[in-house]
Amino acid sequence: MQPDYDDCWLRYREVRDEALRASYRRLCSHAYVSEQSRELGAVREELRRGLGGLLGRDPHLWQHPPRTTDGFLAVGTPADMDVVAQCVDEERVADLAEGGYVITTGEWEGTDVLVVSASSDSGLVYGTFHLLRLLSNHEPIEDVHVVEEPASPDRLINHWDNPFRGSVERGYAGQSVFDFETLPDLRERYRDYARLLASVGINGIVLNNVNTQIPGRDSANEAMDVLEGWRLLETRYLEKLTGLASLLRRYGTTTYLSVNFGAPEKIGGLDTSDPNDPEVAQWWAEKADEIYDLIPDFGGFLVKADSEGQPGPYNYDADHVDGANVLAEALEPHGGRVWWRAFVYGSHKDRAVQQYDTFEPLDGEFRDNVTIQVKNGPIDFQPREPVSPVFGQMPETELGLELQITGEYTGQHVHACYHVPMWKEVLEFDTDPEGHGTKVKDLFTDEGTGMAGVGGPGEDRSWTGHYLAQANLYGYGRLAWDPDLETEAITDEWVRQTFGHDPDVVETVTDIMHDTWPAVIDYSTGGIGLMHMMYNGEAYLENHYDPGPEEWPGYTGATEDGIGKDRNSEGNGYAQQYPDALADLYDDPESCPKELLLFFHHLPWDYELSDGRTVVQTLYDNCHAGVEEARRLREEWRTLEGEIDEERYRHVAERFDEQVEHAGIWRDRLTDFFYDYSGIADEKGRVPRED
Ligand code: GCV
Repeated sequence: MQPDYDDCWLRYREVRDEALRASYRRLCSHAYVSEQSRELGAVREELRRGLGGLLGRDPHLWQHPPRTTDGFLAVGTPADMDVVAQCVDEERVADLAEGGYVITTGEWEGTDVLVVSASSDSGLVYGTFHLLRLLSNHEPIEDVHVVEEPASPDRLINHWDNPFRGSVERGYAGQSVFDFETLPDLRERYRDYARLLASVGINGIVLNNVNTQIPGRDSANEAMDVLEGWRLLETRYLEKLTGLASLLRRYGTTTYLSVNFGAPEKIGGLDTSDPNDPEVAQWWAEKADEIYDLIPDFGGFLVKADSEGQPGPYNYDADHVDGANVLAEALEPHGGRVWWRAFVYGSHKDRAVQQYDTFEPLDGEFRDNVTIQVKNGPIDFQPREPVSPVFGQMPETELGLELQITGEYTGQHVHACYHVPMWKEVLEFDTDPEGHGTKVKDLFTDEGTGMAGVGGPGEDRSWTGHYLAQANLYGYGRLAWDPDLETEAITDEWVRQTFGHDPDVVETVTDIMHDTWPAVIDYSTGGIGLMHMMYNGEAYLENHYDPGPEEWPGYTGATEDGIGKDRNSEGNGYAQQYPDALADLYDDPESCPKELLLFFHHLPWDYELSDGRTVVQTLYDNCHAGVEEARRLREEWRTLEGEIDEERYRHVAERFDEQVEHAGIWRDRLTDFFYDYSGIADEKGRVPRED
């Protein structure tokens, strides 16, 4: 029976080009796959499904080299299979980083062989998906020679799923994929999710929300408090996770949990969770032992501490080093790791200043198995932010880059917004142009470093709530694997696998994808460094979708005289957290990149920019341009009617209708707001508005 959800980019449609299909059939109709280990079951299943679709007929799977063919595929380690050992450089394969693989061609007793080889099972899984991607992208394979290994050792997806409610915080794709009520029963959908993750190289999954408690926010409903995520550490719930962890393991994905810093009190019955109390340390150590008895390859803990109502070391007069290290010590004997989030609150009114101020002085004090997980920017996943000054400035600490796959502030999967260009901008950022010159992407290659994508996949048929948002999940995985990949290459792969190879379709979808992010920036920020102007609301899951600029004077800095925030040497000194070359660049409005200008400077409304336009006119123009662009993208999408499958076409077309409408609401609200403060009318007569 066909599942009632989408297969995303793993569509495996039959190759129509006859010459190409003949070549694929010659080398892939017969596949010899090692039987040695558990992950190879996953390889066999994927080959059966993938080759069956692409070749238009079921492949023959062998447990020994087939003899009567004029070519075959061999998947295995050199140690397990002579065929493989004969075709690859064994030393090269042995030297590959965990997860790495080789795809190459060779010969076995006069027969051509296409080989996928690795020294680990997970490498074989990734290599198999890579091969299927080559075929899906209609790449030639007769002379193929691919050597791949992941840039980052840890490539995590963080689920913000609330296990007992079934909801997903900032997830815009329905309920949680994971049904914690019915675990340990396994759903087919778990396996298909594991396949999606493995196909792009994601190798770790945090199953539950970093908000493991929601104090005060649901106080009217006590029953809910009883059901918060911190309870997952109770034995009865841990026991439910073993089968899921085992299934994920078959696809090379390790299981992690978000934990509550107050767990020793909440679950252990201790009267403190003070990290410096030996009984607390003992409790964490025993809890870790228990977890590893159940899940031997458990990855570790993700912690949100001292932030937005979550308890942390500050509750006990301790600091983040004490907090992270006590958990790390407990995990250390088992090889586990603590991912400690830098998204903390503290003494500063301006959140931008907080993280560097809190963590940089602690550089070098964390245990080796602690990773400090830092959001890409200093605020909170805004459409565009400067790169966090923490990057490049904590050389003695393992860092992780946290990106948001889900579109909390970029239209919440009603709007199309492709995040890959934004992430590329972050990854290519030079953290110290006149110093060590390390780009962000170079910081995550050592043991203990990595990337964490906050993912929103859910029960929705599309997995992501918007068919085009699948590209963000895809792109995140691909960049975590290889941050050198160009946006265009990732888009092209994704578009072809998802929409097929018709040149007009490929070009149209590609262009739309690339133009979405700039449009969102324009209509929801004005494009010159303002941000955080969304409606918040008072409910637990604040809205963050509609505009509400007047709620945030501390972020916009709007006054009658001007707009923007002095995060410079004359203001709160945020710019000075960067190395000198960047600090100087940002400190002077004349040299500050235009797209970040108002983030660093409060400027008069009539301050003239290099193109001769004033600040306020630029804001008006950009807000209008963003909406026009959204409208144009909708028109572009409409040209695809009848050219792609009806379901995707219709869904995205409807979403674009809503996006254009909602972008107009943002434009009007922001431009009214700018006019109300500045009193300066739009030169083009659009503001003040008549109604
Ligand atoms: C999980 C923002 C989001 C919250 C999120 C928080 C975080 O504040 O709005 O939903 O909480 O970031 O990253 O911890």
